Amino acid sequence: MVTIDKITTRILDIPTIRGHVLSVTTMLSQALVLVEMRFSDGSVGIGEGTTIGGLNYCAESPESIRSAIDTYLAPALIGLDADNLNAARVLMEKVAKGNPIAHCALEMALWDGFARRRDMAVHEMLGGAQHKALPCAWTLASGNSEMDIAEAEEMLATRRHRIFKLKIGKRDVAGDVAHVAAIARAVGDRGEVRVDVNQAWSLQDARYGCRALQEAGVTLIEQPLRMTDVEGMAKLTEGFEVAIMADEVLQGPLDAMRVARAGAADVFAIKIGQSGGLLRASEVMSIAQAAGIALYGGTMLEAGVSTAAAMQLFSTVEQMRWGTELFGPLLLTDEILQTPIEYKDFMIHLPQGKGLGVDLDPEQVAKYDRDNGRTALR
Ligand code: MUC
Ligand code: MG
Repeated sequence: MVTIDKITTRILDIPTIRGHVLSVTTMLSQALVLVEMRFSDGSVGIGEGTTIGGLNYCAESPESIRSAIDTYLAPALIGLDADNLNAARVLMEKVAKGNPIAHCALEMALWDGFARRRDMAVHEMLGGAQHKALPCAWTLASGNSEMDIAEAEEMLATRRHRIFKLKIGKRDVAGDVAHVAAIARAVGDRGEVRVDVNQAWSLQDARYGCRALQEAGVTLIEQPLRMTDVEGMAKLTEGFEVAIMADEVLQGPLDAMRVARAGAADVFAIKIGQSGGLLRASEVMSIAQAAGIALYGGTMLEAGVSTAAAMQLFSTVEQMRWGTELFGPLLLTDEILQTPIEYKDFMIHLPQGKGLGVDLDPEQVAKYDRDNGRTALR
């Protein structure tokens, strides 16, 4: 039996290419938690757990992800069968309640090692890819309409992205509608404009906002209401033609079931971290599919490791109707992978290597390491 021998965690701080303005925070850099898992046969797996804006976005921070792993999860996993991912997942959920991103980072490293030991890619272990590439959106979030339009023009000219997600909810609703309408007019039929409100609206704001944005040609509105307001989301889903997408509320299959039952979304943003790992994310996708809810591949603005892991899973799905937004590595000023993930012709391409399909560049990891790796030893 191959066992889990040693788990090392690191936090990497990498600046973003520009300020990324969300309703909850403005990001100037991203903090990635990297996991390296060593196994008794000498094999190695890597994982990444990444959140947004410290504790501004959700209940996990980079520091809490690392501490949950170092203090509770790594000691519980060390010595266990490295090839039994289901057992590891159940144990992780018992040892550390909540903490889905920490669970995901570790499960990712287990998948990487599991697949590499068999000389296979993770998507092969999951039953095989149905897509070699998926459409990839870009988020316009400079905080300035003119800069966003210039950015959209560049993305269209270089054929990198044609789907644009605008971060709104920081201005008042009328100001946001004017901002989005200006960008939608500039993009015209060369691309598609969607918005993410990140929970900032009241139901009354949302009634006005959904109608006005629908008229401006917006195709999808993401998490307009706070994550606890499932009833309000159901009213919007029922009341408007524009697609309503659930994001923050989806913290795994139990929430997915609650939202599906309430008819509180047309689309689910599937996030492997927020769901608690690839296995739980795949359960969230199954619930969506059974309920007739469309799929979208979401991101927590992760770097290459987690982005590759998400691609390994999303590539296996029959229909990712709304594409993906797996652009995280492109928001950072520097790369941590030996071979960057390929973005071209408006698509993100499935990495071709074994395991997650990507390898870390140790020099780059050392360059951005906040304080050198900590290790949980057997
Ligand atoms: C979110 O809420 O979806 C995804 C893209 C982006 O710019 O922010 C994230 C988080
Ligand atoms: Mg979102």
